[in-house]
Amino acid sequence: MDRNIGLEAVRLTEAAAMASARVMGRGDEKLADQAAVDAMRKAFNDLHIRGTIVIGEGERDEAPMLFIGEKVGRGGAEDPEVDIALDPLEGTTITAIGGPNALSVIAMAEKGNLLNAPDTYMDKIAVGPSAKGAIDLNKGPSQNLRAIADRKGVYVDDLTVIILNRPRHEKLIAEVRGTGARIKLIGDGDVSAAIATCFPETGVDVLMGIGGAPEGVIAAAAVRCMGGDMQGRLLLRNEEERAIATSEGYMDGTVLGLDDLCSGQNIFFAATGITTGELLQGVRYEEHYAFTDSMVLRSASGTMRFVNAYHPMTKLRAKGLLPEQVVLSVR
Ligand code: VTB
Repeated sequence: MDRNIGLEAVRLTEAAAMASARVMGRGDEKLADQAAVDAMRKAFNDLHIRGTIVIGEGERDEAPMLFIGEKVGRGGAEDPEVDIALDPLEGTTITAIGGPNALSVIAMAEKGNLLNAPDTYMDKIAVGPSAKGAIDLNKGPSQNLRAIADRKGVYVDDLTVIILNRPRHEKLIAEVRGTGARIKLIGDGDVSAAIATCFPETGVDVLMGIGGAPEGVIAAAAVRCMGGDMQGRLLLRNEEERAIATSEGYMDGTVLGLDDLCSGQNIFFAATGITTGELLQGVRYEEHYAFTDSMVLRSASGTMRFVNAYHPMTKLRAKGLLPEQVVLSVR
């Protein structure tokens, strides 16, 4: 697959970001999410792929759009067949309060190469290329930090670990503090945190802790494209989740490596900033243009592209790409 469909998919994350960012700070998570979902679903109609969503907004009966199993894209006979993992708005709470690091994301791979993760939790560890091979989720946080520091040629005290600020991480946080490593606690958004480990300028070395499993697969796709490393462990809560994991060949407690989370030669990843964060600027609406800041990754070539785009506001409105009710109240 020579075509870089990531460069086309970025139009989807841009569309979702522009629609969602429009309602930033309204305290309405549902509105922000719906805006992103609607915009991304609409934009799929222009994408020349034969896509199947394997990680989306939920099961068919609970999500009217972008549900698991949904066929998306133009679907032409010549179009590549891909599996898709997406999150039109990763960071609903962030967007609702205007916090940092909300993203719109999509990952695509050749059929069968993305883990069909059940919508449960996943224990995760992610690092950038400079610590690839140094992580092992079968070992504790202290041992991992020691190994990461050794690999990077720094002291453990020099490392910064990013962890979701949740009561479930009390023990983890205490142990990491005990090693002397620095910690950055975040309210939400561990996909962006995993990506941050791959860029030295963010000052983030490691992501640790429990977040969403579907987002773990999306993050793994990005980390893989950038040459980083990641492992995850599904935390299954009931028989239904166990059945899904078993059908994928995994069980509770199995440590999933990067190859288990996503595989193949052709992984494409695109993300657009919704609110400003470590790596990407959030959407800005200027007099005539909406500005978006995105990244496009492709595993086969290892290219990492940052794409700034200016979208004429009049055309966005004409295409119905800004939520109607907001447009009417503004102009
Ligand atoms: C959130 C969110 C993450 O997982 O933490 C969620 O911020 C699950 O955790 O980015 P809670 O149920 O404690 O909120 C993510 O969405 C993705 O891993």
